Amino acid sequence: MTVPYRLMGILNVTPDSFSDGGRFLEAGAAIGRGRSLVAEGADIVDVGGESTRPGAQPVPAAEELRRVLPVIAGLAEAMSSMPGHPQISVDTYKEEVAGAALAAGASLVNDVSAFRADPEMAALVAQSGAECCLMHMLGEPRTMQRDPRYEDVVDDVKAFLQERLEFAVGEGVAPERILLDPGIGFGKTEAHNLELLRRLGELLTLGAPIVIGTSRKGFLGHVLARATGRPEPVDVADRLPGTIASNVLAYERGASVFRVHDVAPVRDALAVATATLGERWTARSTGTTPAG
Ligand code: HH2
Repeated sequence: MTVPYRLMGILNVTPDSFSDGGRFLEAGAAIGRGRSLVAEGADIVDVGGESTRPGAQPVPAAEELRRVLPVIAGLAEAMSSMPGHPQISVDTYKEEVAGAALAAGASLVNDVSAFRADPEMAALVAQSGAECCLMHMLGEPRTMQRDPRYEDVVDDVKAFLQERLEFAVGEGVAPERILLDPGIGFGKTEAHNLELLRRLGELLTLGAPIVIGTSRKGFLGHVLARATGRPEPVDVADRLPGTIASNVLAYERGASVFRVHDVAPVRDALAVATATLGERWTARSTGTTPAG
């Protein structure tokens, strides 16, 4: 069955990512993890060398390159013989890192700054013909969770994404190579995240595929703690049911790329959602599925 969406498996080659930090720092372990993500059903492996969790400190480009390049090169080689042509994405806002990653075999630049952090990034993506994901973030990771405010979170995020989409196209990026992401958890309260998920369908008129990243995030821990009367946010290890629920709801509202740590369970949940709603469900507004 051809499905109208792509699964993006998360591979953080960092010591400090909020849920998998330190687990895949050694290149061999990271490549093994990337292969497992593909075996579980990932269409894209998103390799990141700098944590963007709330409070995270920036990492110099040289260190980020040292972390991600051997992993991307190793994965590119491993994937060249894999069925389904899985893609490698690089999670970076630095042009230097993105350029080297594309040369090593990545074909998607996942920029959480949406081309704002590095003035050279848009031109690199345009010239390379790579795909890109432009994400909304209010502020910067170090400080973004300090009292974020919006007029209307969905309208504000949508206006931002529209402006960034137009900027990218103006810089020469092909419109069909652009994905947009509301940036769950990036300068947003729990209420903001839930509102964005509830009204996600409003972003579809932007005309680009919507990426959603709720996997194991803090707001799920808070929702679950409140719902079950626990005093502390539910631990990262216990957020899979919340991750599945939020991804299925995002699918139902039209998201078509799902960035997750736990690929197999989300793959299965989305298969049931697709069987229930029909394969053409997501295709109705993003146009990302094969015709038929
Ligand atoms: N979330 C994170 C990192 N990159 N990229 C996109 N497009 N959308 C997201 O929601 C997103 C992202 C944060 O999650 P994670 O990579 O698991 O953690 P960390 O930033 O601590 O490495």
